[in-house]
Amino acid sequence: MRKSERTVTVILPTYNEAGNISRLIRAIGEAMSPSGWRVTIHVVDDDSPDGTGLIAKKASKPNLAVKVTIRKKERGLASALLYGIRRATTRYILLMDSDFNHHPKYIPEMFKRIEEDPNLVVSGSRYMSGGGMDEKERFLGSQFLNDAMKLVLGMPITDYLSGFILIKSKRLRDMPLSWIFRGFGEWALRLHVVLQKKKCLVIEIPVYYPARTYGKTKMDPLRYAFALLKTLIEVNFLVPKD
Ligand SMILES: Nc1nc2c(ncn2[C@@H]2O[C@H](COP(=O)(O)OP(=O)(O)OP(=O)(O)O)[C@@H](O)[C@H]2O)c(=O)[nH]1
Ligand SMILES: [Mg+2]
Repeated sequence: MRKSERTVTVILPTYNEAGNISRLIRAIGEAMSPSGWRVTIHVVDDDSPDGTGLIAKKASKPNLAVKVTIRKKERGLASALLYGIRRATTRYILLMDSDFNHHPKYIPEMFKRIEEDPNLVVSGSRYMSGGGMDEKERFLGSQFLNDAMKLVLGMPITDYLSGFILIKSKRLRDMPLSWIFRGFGEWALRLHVVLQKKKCLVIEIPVYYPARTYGKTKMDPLRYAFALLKTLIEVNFLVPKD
């Protein structure tokens, strides 16, 4: 893989992640610097009352391009990712959370897989040997949802919901983006369904989610589980062509 092709935008959606954002930007920089990849970090913050956006603006480092958008009107996790995807100019895009659930230590392994096959999509999984999660109840809840997805969709995916994904920008842009990126974490399920329809090769690598150290969750478990089940029904009937 040519050096000029090793460019990536890491899209970090944030809402009230003041305790995490500087640490995360630093950790991403450290994880990536030996790889030789050219990295742009795009923080898409929804005007967090705790000042995450302003903290991110100060966290820019000489060896890292950090772009920060503070959105005043638009809201939502999937919508923030979509905002970043539409503006990325690099060959690859890395989608990840900003609270260390998705730990930067896995990024070199993701790059390695792409260097072996530039057309792969690499996705983190909690449900492979070596993967897992500190929060056991949440782990079991997501396992139940993943099992339901596997039963209905029958795809060779062990974690439809991680949303820790490295993918070619062009491949992503050829998809029905505004259909996929809506709501909270349901986008990851929709993305996997479209990848499968388009016969894209997805490989999973084991990832372990440590519990949050800073900040609070924005996930409402009942609402999210309901949205996922609704999405699971929806994807069986309606997947736009592009
Ligand atoms: N821009 C933006 N980011 C959001 C919004 N809601 C959540 N996020 C970010 O999306 C990521 C995932 O949200 P989390 O609250 O960690 O949800 P989770 O990972 O399902 O739950 P926990 O890890 O248990 O807290 C984090 O980086 C959040 O800061 C939002 O409305 N707008
Ligand atoms: Mg999280």
